[in-house]
This record gives sequence, structure tokens and C-alpha cells, in this order.
Amino acid sequence: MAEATFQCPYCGVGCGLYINDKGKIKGDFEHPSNKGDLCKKPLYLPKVFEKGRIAKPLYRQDKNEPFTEISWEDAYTILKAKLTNLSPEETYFYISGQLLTEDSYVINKFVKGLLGVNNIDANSRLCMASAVAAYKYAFGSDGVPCTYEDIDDAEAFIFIGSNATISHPVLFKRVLKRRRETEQTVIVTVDPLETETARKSDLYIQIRAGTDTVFLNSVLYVLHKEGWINFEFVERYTEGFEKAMEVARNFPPETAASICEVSKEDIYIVAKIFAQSKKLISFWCQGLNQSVNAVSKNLALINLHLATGRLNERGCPFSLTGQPNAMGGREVGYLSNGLPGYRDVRNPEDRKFIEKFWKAENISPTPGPTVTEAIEEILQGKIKLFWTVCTNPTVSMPELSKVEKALEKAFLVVQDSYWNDTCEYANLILPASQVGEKEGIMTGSDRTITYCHSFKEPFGDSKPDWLIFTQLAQKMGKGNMFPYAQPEDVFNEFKLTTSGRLCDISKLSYKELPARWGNRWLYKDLKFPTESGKARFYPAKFDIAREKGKFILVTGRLKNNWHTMTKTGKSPELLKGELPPFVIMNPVDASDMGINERDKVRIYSDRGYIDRIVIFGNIKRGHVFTPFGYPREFGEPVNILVSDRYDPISKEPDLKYAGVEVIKVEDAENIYRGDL
Ligand SMILES: Nc1nc2c(c(=O)[nH]1)N[C@H]1C(S)=C(S)[C@@H](COP(=O)(O)OP(=O)(O)OC[C@H]3O[C@@H](n4cnc5c(=O)[nH]c(N)nc54)[C@H](O)[C@@H]3O)O[C@H]1N2
Ligand SMILES: Nc1nc2c(c(=O)[nH]1)N[C@H]1C(S)=C(S)[C@@H](COP(=O)(O)OP(=O)(O)OC[C@H]3O[C@@H](n4cnc5c(=O)[nH]c(N)nc54)[C@H](O)[C@@H]3O)O[C@H]1N2
Ligand code: SF4
Ligand SMILES: [Mo]
Repeated sequence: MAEATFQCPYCGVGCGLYINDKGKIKGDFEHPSNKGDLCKKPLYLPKVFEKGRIAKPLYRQDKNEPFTEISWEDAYTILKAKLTNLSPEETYFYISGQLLTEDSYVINKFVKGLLGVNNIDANSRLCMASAVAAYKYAFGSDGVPCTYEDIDDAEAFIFIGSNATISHPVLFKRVLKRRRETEQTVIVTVDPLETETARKSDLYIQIRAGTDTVFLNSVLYVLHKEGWINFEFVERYTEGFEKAMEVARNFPPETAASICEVSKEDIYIVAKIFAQSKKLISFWCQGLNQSVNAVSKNLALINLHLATGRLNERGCPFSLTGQPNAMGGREVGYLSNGLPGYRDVRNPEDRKFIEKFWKAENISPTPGPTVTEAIEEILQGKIKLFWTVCTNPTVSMPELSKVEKALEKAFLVVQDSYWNDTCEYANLILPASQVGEKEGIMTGSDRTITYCHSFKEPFGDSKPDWLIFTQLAQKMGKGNMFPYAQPEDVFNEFKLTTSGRLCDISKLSYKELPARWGNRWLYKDLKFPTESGKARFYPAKFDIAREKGKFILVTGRLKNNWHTMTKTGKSPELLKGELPPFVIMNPVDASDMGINERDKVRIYSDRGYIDRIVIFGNIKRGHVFTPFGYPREFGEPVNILVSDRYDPISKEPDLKYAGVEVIKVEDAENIYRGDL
């Protein structure tokens, strides 16, 4: 291995890492995001680098047949024939916030520019889409308004729907450091499960899943009632306050306390913190984003910042980005409505600019289907070819029985570094090089861009993702549109699309990284890129799915494993304590049902069932929690039980709210045998 610096390929904190020539990983002390700190996951990267990798392109025409190894040349020939014979609308590309910016840029250009169709989406649809929609609504543009430096002089931190202790560990450690240094610092966590983050907080509010919009509206209600609204800020810099208040008036603390099953006092305390602390940052993540009511949840929180003037030196609403380069994907515009430089296919000027820039005359003005809609379109026979890049949908997407049926039906291309569960459904598998073997950039949660140097030769015949699509485009006769020989060629093209935009990096070169785009405060002068130049309040209406079943199934993350475990799952050190697949139950609920700790239970609904070992924890009565990432090697994936209904604006699925029943497996088996 060669000595190198690169960005951690796991979470969105975007820590800079350093690897020495013996393969030992350390935090990069020069990197602004982590200043040498790191968590446990990347320490084991070198050990899992080669286990379970895909070495060669693999092909089978018939899914009942075994795969045969083929050459890249043959793989491109097969793909060219498919893409020529099918109409662009019959193809779909599903990509990832774990790709490098250069990868996403080239793939997005291939689909929207070369094929001329917007049939592309990323796993960010399951992750950040709601935060993107909310930021755009409130501030007129996407992008986190502040940066990590703001942690260092804030005095109040709210974590709502975020288990940052395990999901964004280095960031959370920075918050704890601030608390150690300053006595008056207060940390509040709002979550149905008493997580590690909750345990380290000063106040833990155990909310009923799905009801955050009510809780946050009630905080606004109290702010108003107590005379704590900053009217000067509201009048000068915002619009829509009255409409938001109209909704909030429906939720006095007595009403909200009974819907959310929290105490009135807790609502009051949060309002007081919003009104009186010196500087407040509210962090949120998937507990707000993955919901049928997600955009409302997000905006009900942003409303509180607008109502109390908590921006810039007084605080910030800070959406935590999950994946290491979801921010880069947003800059590139990789969702079904995006174009590079924070542009949108629906905007004629944006389209015209990119068409000219790409020399493509055919960018469609209609957003393509989102990935859940694409699954429907496969089942309806409209989409015939489905191509995944750097994502594992047969574990991570909701309503898995539908996903499996669809992927069984489509001509499926899987482009991945490791053999994952989705490979089982593929016709064609393309081996991809991973971070460490390829070069390019990633953008972390607070807009800091890092250059990832490689430190190893590509595994087997694997190729960088940007190169696979470049070579295919060249094979299809579009070498003039895709002339890239190295990642820097892609970067130099992409960066020009950002010139004069919010995410302007047009003057940056690889050599200057790490560097952040935008001011420390994105809206420093309190002028917002909305029509009126003002930030917008949102009337945050409440909605919740009506699910059958005695329990609400809440899903989330494991501490030491990453998603569907294709990498971390190869390390015994990281698996320790996280296997076998478990479910957290409230001990009172469990004892009512004669269930003990370590019992094996079956969690089921009309959608199917999964088996889990019971662990007791302080989870709200009537709720159970299980991590979502276990692949089939370890047990049934939980997304068998999760519905694909979604938020009407962001179209992000309701991944954390499924109605289920729970029964001891031995009883379930008795019932089953009885039926026989
Ligand atoms: N119920 C429930 N479901 C959820 C969630 C939840 O909280 N609850 N969370 C959702 C969220 S937020 C997310 S982000 C998704 C994540 O879901 P996925 O994106 O499906 O999860 P990963 O396991 O990260 O998949 C990444 C894949 O990329 C491969 N890979 C790694 N590096 C490279 C590379 O450089 N190139 C290529 N081509 N492949 C590479 C890995 O081997 C792996 O197969 O899951 C979502 N699903
Ligand atoms: N170790 C580790 N770290 C990761 C990842 C990983 O796989 N492993 N994945 C990364 C990615 S892609 C992402 S998106 C982030 C996700 O980071 P987080 O969002 O912090 O992680 P989750 O565990 O999915 O969900 C956070 C919390 O939301 C709570 N929750 C569920 N429903 C509700 C609700 O209705 N209201 C409220 N207030 N809370 C609710 C859950 O109980 C859970 O504790 O983590 C990133 N970091
Ligand atoms: S906090 Fe996130 S980015 Fe930093 S080392 Fe841990 S997983 Fe990697
Ligand atoms: Mo995510």
C-alpha cells in the first residue's frame, strides 16, 4: 500500500484519513473536518478491502443459469446493444451518495445528456431528499447554512431523529468537547428510543414515532404565547409567519403532549432553549427525513429557527448528511430532477445552460420517476433495463417483495465493488474499483471537499465508475462528449458548471483541497435565493400513516457496521456485539407477552416476517426497533416489513414507521405446525 490521504468512505462527517505504507489508518491532522479524529469503522478498511470482491465482469442471459466471466469489451458490446434496442424511457439508473463526484457527474451526463432521459435517481432518495426539499423551500436553495466551526461556540444542541453518537461520531465528539468546556451547554435528544445520543444528553424526550410535526408546531405555539418570537427578524427577513402560526395554533402543549406522548414541560423547555440560549444548532437526520410527513417535520423545525432569528451567529438548522458524498451528488444534480451546479431540469434557463455546455440538445424538462416509482414501472413493463451503481436495493429499499419481483423481471446490471444481495438477481455484473483504488473528490456534510488519493491498484479487472461509463459512451460513438482520460478531466469540466452558482468551485483545483465552498455562513447577509429574497415559513401540517398491528416498527443503524455490511460485515472486530440480528423491545411490553431477553421473536405483518433476538431497552411502549442493514447472510432483511409509501413532496419513503405484530418464534412455529 502507498501512503495517502483520502476522505473516509463511510459517513457524511467527511473525516480526512491518512494511510501509511503498512496499511495503518489514522485521522488526518491537517483536515479541517476532523483534525486528526476518527471513529472505529475505517480502522478496519485495509482488512476488508479484498474480501468478497468482484474481480471480473460476469454475465448470464438467463437468470437460472450460472454466470460466466466475460471481458470488458464483451460487456460494453452487450450494453451498447441493449441501450440501442431499448428506448431511453425503458432504461433506469440507480446510483449512490457513496460515489465520487466525478463518478456521479459522468453517469448523470450519460443518462440526461447522452440518452436524453431523466430516468436516474440515487439512494439519497431514501436518505436526504426530504432535507433537500425543505432547505429549498425555506431558503430557496439546498446546502447546509452553517459549518462545523459553529459547534465550537454554540451553547444549545438539539438532536431530533438523529443518533449522532453512532451515525456521526466525530461530529458528536466535537459537541461533547464543547459541553466539557462550557458549563451552560445543553444537549437535548428527541427520539422514541433512548439511544446512546439520548443517554449522553441533558434532556431526553421520548416522542411517539411519526409525530415530530406536532411537537415542533407546539414549540412554535409556546414561543408565540410567551412573547418569545423575534418579530424584528421575522418581519425583515422572512415571509409566511402567519400561515405557519395558523397551523401551530392547533397544537397547544396539552394537545401535542397527548399526541406525541411527551410532557407539556418538555415542550416548554425546548421553546425556552430556542428563545433564550446564546446560540443553538438543531441537528436532524433520518428520524425526520424518512417519513410520509417528512418535509413538514423538517420545515416545522426550520420554522423555529426563523421565528427566533436563529441563523449565523445565533445558530443554525443543520441537516446531517448520511453518506460520504451525498453532498457531491447534490452538487452534480444526480436525483431525477437535478442538473449540475444545483440546477433543475424543470427550469428552462438551467436546461439551456447545460444543453449548451454538454452539447446535448435533448435534456428532458420532466423529472424522471423516483426509484420507488421506477420499481412500479418495471412491474408495469415500462422499464426493461435497471442498472444499479454502488447501492444494494434488495436490502435497503422498502417493500422488498415488490423490489425482488421487479429486479427478477428486468434486465439487471449491477455495478459494485463487492458481491452483494442484489447480484443474485443480475444478468450482468460489472466490477467497480472503490475509494483507495480510484481518485476524485467527495464533499462532506459542511461543504468541505476532499481529494481522495489512491493507495492501491484496482482489485482484479475492476475499473473506476466514471471510467466504465466513459468507455461505454466512447463505444457508443460519443467520445466527443466523453473525452475524459483521467478524473481531473471530469473535475475540470464539472467545476465550470458551478461558476456563479451557490456551490461555486470553479476556481478550485485538486491541489487546493481540502476546501469548502460557500461562506462559513451560506446566508451571511440574510438575503435568500427565493423570489422575494426572504426566507419562508411553512404551514407544517401533520400527517401519519395508519398502520395495522400492535407495535410500530422503527428502523435505524448499527454502531460499527455500515448499511448492508458488504464491507464492515467482513470484519469480525466490527461484527462483535452486532450479531445475531436483534430487536429492541420495551421490557414491560415484552413481559406482558411472556417474552424474555435473548428470546427469538417473529416480527410480522401482511407483508411478511423476520426473526430477531430480543434485547431490552428504553424504547417507547408500543414500539420496537431493529437495524435495517442485515443482509440475507445474517437473517431476513427488515425491509420486507416496510412500506414504500412516501412523502408527497420529497417522495422519500416512510422507512421508520411500519405496523407489526410480535410473537415468540416457538409459538409461531406451533401455530404453523398446527395449521399443517
Ligand atoms: N428500513 C430502512 N431502510 C433504509 C434506511 C433506514 O434507516 N431504514 N436507510 C436508508 C438510507 S439513509 C440509505 S443511505 C440507504 C443505503 O442503502 P445502500 O446504498 O443500498 O447501502 P450500502 O450497503 O451502502 O450499499 C452500497 C453498495 O456500494 C458498494 N460499493 C462500495 N464502494 C463502491 C464503489 O466505489 N463503486 C461501486 N460501484 N460500488 C461500491 C458496496 O459494496 C454496496 O454494495 O438505505 C436506506 N434504507
Ligand atoms: N455506524 C453507522 N453510521 C452511519 C451509517 C451506518 O450505516 N452506520 N449510515 C450513514 C447514513 S447513510 C445515514 S443517512 C445516517 C443516518 O443517521 P441517523 O438518522 O442518526 O440514524 P438512524 O439510526 O437511521 O435514525 C436516527 C434515529 O431516528 C429515530 N427515529 C425513528 N423514527 C423517529 C421519529 O418519528 N421521530 C424522531 N424524533 N426520531 C425517530 C430512531 O429511533 C433513531 O435512533 O447515518 C450515517 N452514519
Ligand atoms: S465519523 Fe464518519 S467520516 Fe469520520 S471516521 Fe467515522 S465513519 Fe468516517
Ligand atoms: Mo443515508
